[in-house]
Amino acid sequence: LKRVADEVRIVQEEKIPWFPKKISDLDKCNHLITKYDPDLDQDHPGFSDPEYRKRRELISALAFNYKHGDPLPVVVYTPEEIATWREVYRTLSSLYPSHACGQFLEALGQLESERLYGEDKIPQLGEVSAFLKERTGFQLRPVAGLLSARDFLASLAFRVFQCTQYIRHPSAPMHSPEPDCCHELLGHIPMLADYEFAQFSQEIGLVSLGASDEDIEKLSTLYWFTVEFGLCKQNGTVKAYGAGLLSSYGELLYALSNEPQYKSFNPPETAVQPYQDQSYQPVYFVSESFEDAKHKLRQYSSTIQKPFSIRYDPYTCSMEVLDEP
Ligand code: HBI
Ligand code: FE
Repeated sequence: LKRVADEVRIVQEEKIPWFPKKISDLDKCNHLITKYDPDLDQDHPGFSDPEYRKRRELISALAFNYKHGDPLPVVVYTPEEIATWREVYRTLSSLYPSHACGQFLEALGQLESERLYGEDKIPQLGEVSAFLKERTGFQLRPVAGLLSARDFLASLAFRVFQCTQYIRHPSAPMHSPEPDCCHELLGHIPMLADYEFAQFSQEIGLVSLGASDEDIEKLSTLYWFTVEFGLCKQNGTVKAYGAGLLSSYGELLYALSNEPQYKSFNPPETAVQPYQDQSYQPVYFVSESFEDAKHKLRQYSSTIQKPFSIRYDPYTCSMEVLDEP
């Protein structure tokens, strides 16, 4: 009987994908998706610019060599890079007061009054990470490009946001096929300073740990329609909180134009909605509030079958795994 029990155990163990148990395990969560890499994607605006590609290689190396606990790398940005940032910053800032949600505006206001943000310099990850850590416990680590969904979500479980440090190509300041520092710093960072939003983000991450590929796909879709392209109700009007919207002038206008389709955020439905990463979304999901979104996510999470449960211990920054097979 014991042998049978052992075998059952082995079978179950094999079925659970590896996941990080302690925060330093995030050093192993570094699998990149090369779909939109400037070296490989002929449609990337930097594909035929060897100087841009060399610069990207240098900034990527900082991320590849980074280990948990190292100081966040400092990049001395060139005047050309700062000019790109300035243009993005100015253009988007003109839309924020009318289009962004209150939580975003509040955090952006704080970042500006602490002189961490402004159009004249690209914020450094170290300063931004310290700002977030004080507010919600989120911290940053550098990443060289688009990460696999599994690795990206896993880091959120530790309240770690993997953040790119390079900037888009100067020929296309209003568009980037991959995440860049404009997307992270303008789209994601202000939202991660909000208590409820930070909790929502961590909870998607916690559910993803050890989940099946199928469930990762669903969680990634949920992430897409909330953290990246989410809308929320505020005092009777609809505002944007998704980072993909808050970092794209064109789509931010479009998403709130009444032209696309709108649906209420409803995880079982949202998780299987097909999505677009090449053009604007055909449909956007509207949440009542982040608290409501979090409760709905929790309900949905309880339907995801995993043979163990997990609790994050913030004192040791590690996962406590309960009822492990
Ligand atoms: N990787 N660097 C990076 N930044 C993201 O925002 C990101 C990612 N990988 C996957 C991802 N986002 C999401 O679209 C989901 O698949 C989790
Ligand atoms: Fe993003």
